[in-house]
Amino acid sequence: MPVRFELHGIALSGPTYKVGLMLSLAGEPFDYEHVDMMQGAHRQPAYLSKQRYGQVPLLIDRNNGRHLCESAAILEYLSDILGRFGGATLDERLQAREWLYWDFDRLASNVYRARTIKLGIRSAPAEVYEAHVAGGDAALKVLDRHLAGRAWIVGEGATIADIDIYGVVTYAGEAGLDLADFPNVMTWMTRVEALPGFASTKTLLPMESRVAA
Ligand SMILES: N[C@@H](CCC(=O)N[C@@H](CS)C(=O)NCC(=O)O)C(=O)O
Repeated sequence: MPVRFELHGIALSGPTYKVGLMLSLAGEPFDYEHVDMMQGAHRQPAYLSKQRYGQVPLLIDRNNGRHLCESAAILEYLSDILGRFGGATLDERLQAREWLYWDFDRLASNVYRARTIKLGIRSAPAEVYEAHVAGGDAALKVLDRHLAGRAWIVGEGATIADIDIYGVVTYAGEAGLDLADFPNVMTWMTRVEALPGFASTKTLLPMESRVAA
């Protein structure tokens, strides 16, 4: 019997990793579809009919035929339907959501863009790269201060805020940011990595399509 979830993405994609990590931590195996973006597969009508923004990730829930896009919205959906990582109370859910929006505004926008420039996926003037590194650095300072004396970003256990933000911070080195400057973030990362079901980017996202084991 096929598994419930089908994740479409590319191996280098942070937003795809966030969704794969959530599924893995929730103990949900998934079929993985590599989207051949080099050949423009994400711009073809068949793909656009499932992912209106022409991006990865795309998650298909085979139980109900839903096609889901935007990684943060997908994390919220998964936490709702699986009853995992949503926070223990309404206030925790609200705070987790605040961190997701903050991430996309301040952290992911800078770390992911600095990374694509540093890896040579996108070219940009040096001052653009430096501005993203400075923005990422400023956001990591906020996160590091918040994590002082706390195990998790919200409440007493891991939530989608931790999953979402881990899925950015894990690429900080590739973006040219030095995590040694953020000791609370580094300690928190080891906590996330110790969660049952944790898997690294390379383990979770192969270069080719893969059917769930
Ligand atoms: N906000 C989106 C961002 C997704 C995104 O930036 N995906 C990139 C790959 S990492 C993509 O598909 N880029 C191709 C394009 O935008 O044309 C999310 O979190 O899902």
